[in-house]
Amino acid sequence: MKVNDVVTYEVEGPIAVITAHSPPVNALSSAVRQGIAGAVQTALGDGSVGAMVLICEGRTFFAGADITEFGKPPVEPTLRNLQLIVENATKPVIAAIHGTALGGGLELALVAHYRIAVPSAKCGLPEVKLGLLPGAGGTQRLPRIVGIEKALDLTTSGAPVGARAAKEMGLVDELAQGDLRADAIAFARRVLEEKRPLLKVRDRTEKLDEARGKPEIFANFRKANARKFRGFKAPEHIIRCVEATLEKSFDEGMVYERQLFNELQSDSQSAAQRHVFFAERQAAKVLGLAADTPTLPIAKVGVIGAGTMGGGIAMNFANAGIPVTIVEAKQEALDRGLGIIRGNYESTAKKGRMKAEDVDTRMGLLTGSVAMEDLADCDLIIEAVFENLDVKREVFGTLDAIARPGAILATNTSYLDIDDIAAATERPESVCGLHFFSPANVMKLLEVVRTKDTSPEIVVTAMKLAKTIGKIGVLVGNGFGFVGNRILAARNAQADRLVLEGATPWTVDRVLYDFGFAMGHFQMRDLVGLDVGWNRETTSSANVREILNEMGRHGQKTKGGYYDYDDNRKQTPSPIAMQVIEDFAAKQGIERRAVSDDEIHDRILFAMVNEGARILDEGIAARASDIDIVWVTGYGWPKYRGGPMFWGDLQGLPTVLEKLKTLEAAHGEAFTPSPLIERLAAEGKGFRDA
Ligand code: 3H9
Repeated sequence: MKVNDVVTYEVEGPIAVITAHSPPVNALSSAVRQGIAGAVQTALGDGSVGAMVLICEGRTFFAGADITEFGKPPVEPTLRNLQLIVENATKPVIAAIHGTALGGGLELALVAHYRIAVPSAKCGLPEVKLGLLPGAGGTQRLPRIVGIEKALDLTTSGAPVGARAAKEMGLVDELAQGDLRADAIAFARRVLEEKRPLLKVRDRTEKLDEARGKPEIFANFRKANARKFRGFKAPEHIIRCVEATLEKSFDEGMVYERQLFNELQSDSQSAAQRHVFFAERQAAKVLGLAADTPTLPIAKVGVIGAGTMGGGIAMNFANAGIPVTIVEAKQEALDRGLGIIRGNYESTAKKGRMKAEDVDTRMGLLTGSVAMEDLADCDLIIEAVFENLDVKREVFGTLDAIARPGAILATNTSYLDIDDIAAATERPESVCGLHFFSPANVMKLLEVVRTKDTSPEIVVTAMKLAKTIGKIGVLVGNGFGFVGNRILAARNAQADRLVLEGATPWTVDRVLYDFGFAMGHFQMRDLVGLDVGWNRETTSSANVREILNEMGRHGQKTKGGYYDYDDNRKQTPSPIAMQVIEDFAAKQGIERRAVSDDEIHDRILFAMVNEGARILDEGIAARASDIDIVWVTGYGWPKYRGGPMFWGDLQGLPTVLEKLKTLEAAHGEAFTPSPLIERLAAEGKGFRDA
């Protein structure tokens, strides 16, 4: 029987089966909640029914509250009211879990009296990733099952646990052996036959008792995670709710949880993190191409260059089980590169993050060569050689003669014009950019660069490939620095100028760190290496960075850059670098003055937003949210600030415009507002509407 469009109700003997089917992920929308509530009432009123099974169709059990309903007026039954109906049912309810029971989905399962799961299922409370806390009793019930310490870990990391681990923790009562529905019905029958009680997690206290009188658990947890949680509001709110399980009754704890949930839900951090969640999924959708554009098979990959970048790129494919041929000019460099890759795998295995036997399996997928001809049978060839147009053009000219027709020819350039590179071939339609970020086997971002000629098949294949190798692919246009590095260049320009005008690198870094970046601008430069992209042949002491390079101060690796470093890489502001800055400013005729933190903040951030707007206006990015994803996943923009364009929208574009005009009057054309900002501000719109 259909209860409504998304829930059905069937009776098999003494068992009522309530099935939700609300694609794609069975989010607990108002229709789903209403349907379940109606079905439970029906079962309670049906004398032939002794117990109920709550199960989902489709790819997963409930994936949580329906995030799209947040901020809208609540519709009854709310999730919490639905939970009361289930928990207080006078007949046992058995939750039958497959796929992922997440957030409100797991919280609903936790008010069932018993839980059964397929072995491949996963359970988790990922609300923290959305800047929220589990707000349907998760912070109060989970500790009552798994104990305080595990609950702290699970709720503040948001990481799911597999069904087997969930069973060990007592989170699920049984693992299904065969068909979940049949096993759940059989389980429900046993509950009835054995007259098992209506177990309520809320009544359990034994795990809480174990932690009583041990306040150090919380103190230690906060201390151990201080760095990870810095800036985020949700983790501390969650810890306080878990603490409350020891200090308050269950009902009081629920009131407290609600209060803290509401605080987070209305905070801009959660809005930002929810924006990032949806933005990431939007980025995967390519606009303007036919839905049936075919993808090309990628069974074998070639990588040219076995340096840091090439090696990291190759690892991505080996990790995904795709064979790779790595080509280097000289055997020695090839051996060194392959040795570094093996070393990376071995250290991962040593840390327990990979099986020892997988090291050889993955190395077995990598074939080294010093002959470009060995790339003839590759479906995709990625060039990661020195960042120089002539060098890259030469590589592509050679490739053109070697690669099979239809192969994708990709460059990993960070700044160069890919049309110029493609022009070295007779097949520019086969050329695209795949801009990986260092370390390429770790960083999640992949800018997929489409030139004016890149074929639609290659665009969709590259975007799909990003997913295959666990990256977040963002499609960008072919313009200087694409999206990420172009905005970085805008930040560079301001940061460099600010230190000449009177700021210090450390004050600039502190302002950015306080904003939420994992590290400051100059700290990042020192880490990456000041000599990256520096050409010692043409060096001309044209800026502070060049001079530092000429002095052999290349950053952390030489124990000196903008900062000095000791043997443990501990940094201190460098008086030498400061002298270089002051001398250079004097040479340029710049009179140094006091620069406030506010000025640093505004000049750097509004310059970035303005550059983002230009990028959007020029169509280099298809959506404002794509720019946000690039900066959040590739450049450490704090997730709880949603990305530069989200941040701009949060300020309000009229405010952004006014700031830019003031900055333009004082500091010139870097701040000339993008016409897009002028237009959107006049129309009362935001970047999200562009
Ligand atoms: C919560 O539960 C709060 C409670 O504690 C308290 C309440 C009082 N809502 O990721 P996919 C959409 S907070 C609405 O590509 P996958 C998603 O946008 C929630 N929509 O699939 C996408 O739409 P589109 C806690 C949602 O197979 C489509 O579904 N739960 C929701 O790679 C497919 O998604 C979470 O945080 C949602 N909850 O991964 C879980 N979830 O096709 C969030 C997804 O238009 N979800 N959509 O782009 C996930 O982690 C993954 O979606 C999941 C599936 C692992 C489930």
